Amino acid sequence: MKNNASQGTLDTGSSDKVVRTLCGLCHTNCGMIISVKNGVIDKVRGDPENPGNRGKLCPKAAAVKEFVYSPERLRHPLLRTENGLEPISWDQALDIIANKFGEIKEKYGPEAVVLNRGAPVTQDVHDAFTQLMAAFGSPNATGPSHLCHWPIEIGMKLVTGRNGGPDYPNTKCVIFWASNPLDSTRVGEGVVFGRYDKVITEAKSKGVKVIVIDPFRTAVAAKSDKWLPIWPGTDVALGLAMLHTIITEGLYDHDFVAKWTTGFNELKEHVKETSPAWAEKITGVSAGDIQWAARTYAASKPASILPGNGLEGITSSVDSTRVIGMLEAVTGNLDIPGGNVFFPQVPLSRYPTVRPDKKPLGSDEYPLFTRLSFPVFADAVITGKPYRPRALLAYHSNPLLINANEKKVREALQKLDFIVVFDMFKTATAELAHLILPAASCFEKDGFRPFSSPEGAFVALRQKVIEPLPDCRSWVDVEYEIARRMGLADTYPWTNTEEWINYRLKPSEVTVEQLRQKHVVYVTPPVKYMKYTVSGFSTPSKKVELYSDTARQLGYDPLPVYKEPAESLRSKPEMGEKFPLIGTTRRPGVYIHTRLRNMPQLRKLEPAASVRINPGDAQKRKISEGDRVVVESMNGSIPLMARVTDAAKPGLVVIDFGWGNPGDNGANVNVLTSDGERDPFSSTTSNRRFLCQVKKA
Ligand SMILES: Nc1nc2c(c(=O)[nH]1)N[C@H]1C(S)=C(S)[C@@H](COP(=O)(O)OP(=O)(O)OC[C@H]3O[C@@H](n4cnc5c(=O)[nH]c(N)nc54)[C@H](O)[C@@H]3O)O[C@H]1N2
Ligand SMILES: Nc1nc2c(c(=O)[nH]1)N[C@H]1C(S)=C(S)[C@@H](COP(=O)(O)OP(=O)(O)OC[C@H]3O[C@@H](n4cnc5c(=O)[nH]c(N)nc54)[C@H](O)[C@@H]3O)O[C@H]1N2
Ligand code: SF4
Ligand SMILES: [Mo]
Repeated sequence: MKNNASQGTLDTGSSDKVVRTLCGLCHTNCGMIISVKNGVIDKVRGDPENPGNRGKLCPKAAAVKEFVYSPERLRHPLLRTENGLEPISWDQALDIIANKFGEIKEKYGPEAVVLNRGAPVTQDVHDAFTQLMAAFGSPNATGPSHLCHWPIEIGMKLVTGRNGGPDYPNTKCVIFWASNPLDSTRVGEGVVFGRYDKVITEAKSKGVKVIVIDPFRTAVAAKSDKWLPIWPGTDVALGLAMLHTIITEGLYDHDFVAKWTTGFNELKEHVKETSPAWAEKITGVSAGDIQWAARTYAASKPASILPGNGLEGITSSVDSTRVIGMLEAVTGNLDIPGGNVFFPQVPLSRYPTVRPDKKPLGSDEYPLFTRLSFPVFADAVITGKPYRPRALLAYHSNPLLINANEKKVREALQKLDFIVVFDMFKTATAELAHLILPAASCFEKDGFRPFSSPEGAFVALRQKVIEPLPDCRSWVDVEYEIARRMGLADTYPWTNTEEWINYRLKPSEVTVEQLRQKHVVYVTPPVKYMKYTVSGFSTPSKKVELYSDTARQLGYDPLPVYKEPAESLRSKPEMGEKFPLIGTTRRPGVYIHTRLRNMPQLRKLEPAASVRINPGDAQKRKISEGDRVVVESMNGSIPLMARVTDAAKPGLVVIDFGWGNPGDNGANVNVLTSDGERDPFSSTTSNRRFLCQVKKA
């Protein structure tokens, strides 16, 4: 098989065809070259010309064929009847949805129908059913946003206006703060820097300092110059202490602070008391290490920080982000080569939305969180206040397993009149559904992905590799068919996949046809640094807002304040009698969220849902490597396999996230987590921190 340089078309050799495409299994969207023989996927390899992965694929890619041709795939629409799930035709299924949604709209209003989409690993998941909801009139779209991407977005918006990604090729110091890019293969949000697996080794070979702030000794922590093993949920204290050191020692960028920030004096006053010694007691990180990290970060200009998803599973997610934004700003590391940079983005056309006066549930309580948060949705279903949602369309998502407090989420889902699950597999959420729709996989439909990069923003095409398996369908067709049946098709600016892509890419002046020829098309010039000198920052004052009037006006603290989490051994030592350990969750690198445990090749790599526990804590409980154990929290208990390791510090246990689908024989960690305490800005629940006890089974 030969590559036709930079072209979408490839020599086919002995195959029927060879397709240049993108993997859609995770956000990274690596370039892939897939050959097809007799209509079936044959070989999968990395695309050496893709600017992101440059030919490299992760271990999950080896399971592409198992994923597409899995015997467990849903192959017919299924309707729940008195006799269990019965196969029905697509026509019947689409009629049922249109009728049921219509009925609910008439009785309770359109807002009683709620859309739940999963993590936007592909543009499809981001866009699917948006237009339907707008045309139908429901402002209620939910999903994992309160746990993913949005808390950091809100925090950065308040301080710097936007989340800037580390400029890895030019940086001299990088802090991986609650991020683990070696397993998650995400070195920046949609930002491409060459092979993700090489970022750290390349950085270190150039003498770049790598600092990791993480409770667990992750793959990236193991390679770092310094690992700060922080207690989960205490990042605000650590960040304030770093600001204390940088400000009191005069290590900040005086020029930048004077010209481009507001509220420095208030911040200076605010951090007077937040010394490293104060933070040591809260965070478990020694005052000396905090000082070292602050001095190293401030002195190694340019320096950068990658705030990660670990911050979005704690109830101070937005304030944790705010302190990180402040560190980037006071050291003058914003939008400079090697700092945290606002990379060019692909311009996309907007979708029409519902009438602006229609706000999602919860918008009074969380005015900066402009969609429906799942915990707010669950509350509304259970209490009926301010009104009760009646139906859920769950697309490419598994809300039962991914939200905190599984018991409550189950109760809420069971209270709904009508649940449609549109998935490739019969998930735990599908087990509660009234109607299940079989989805075409990412390799069975066209799609696209916008990327940012220092060389410019570009678009790449996810070309369909094979036709959908019989009776499996793509969201575009399903969405349009539902809209047509409900008399809403007139509002659609597109009717099929190609029109959808062309519609979205119009402002970038790229078409599907061009993408089929070239595969990757750059749509902006390379990054320009220090754009703020021309247009200011994207905040109301056009400066970095260290003291936030926006927050104050909305009734929040104008400066980030450390608050002890509700489940705390420090403030409530009596809790330690039953639950003396602090639990957090881990994202196994060979799986994605709740997916892929049914792929035999991957299952061999991580066969069981596990809890990682420190040797001392294990010994006290007579637990050995591989033992069956039970982990209990205030909310419930789950069986797990013990992994004894000093990668977890004494007092910490780390539990795999994502198990619990039918047939995976694993337990859902969110049985243990609570949804009561929430971040006041983003409603983030405590998915990454809970008190617990481990016992031998
Ligand atoms: N305790 C704890 N909880 C967490 C997290 C954590 O770290 N710890 N992480 C949080 C984060 S960051 C996120 S993003 C969420 C993830 O939350 P979700 O995105 O809801 O979880 P997934 O397991 O990715 O669910 C995606 C579903 O889409 C299906 N699917 C795959 N391909 C297709 C397709 O092409 N079409 C359709 N229709 N379906 C498809 C899969 O089978 C799967 O069931 O979980 C959050 N919850
Ligand atoms: N293989 C694989 N890749 C994935 C995914 C997947 O499920 N599997 N999911 C994708 C998704 S949706 C996302 S959001 C990204 C996430 O990618 P990243 O942003 O890199 O996040 P994680 O890999 O979850 O790593 C978060 C780290 O934060 C640590 N942590 C937990 N709580 C805290 C805390 O309170 N403070 C600090 N400082 N650290 C904490 C955890 O121990 C963990 O090592 O990965 C994406 N890529
Ligand atoms: S699953 Fe692996 S190969 Fe596929 S996009 Fe993610 S990192 Fe790339
Ligand atoms: Mo996520």
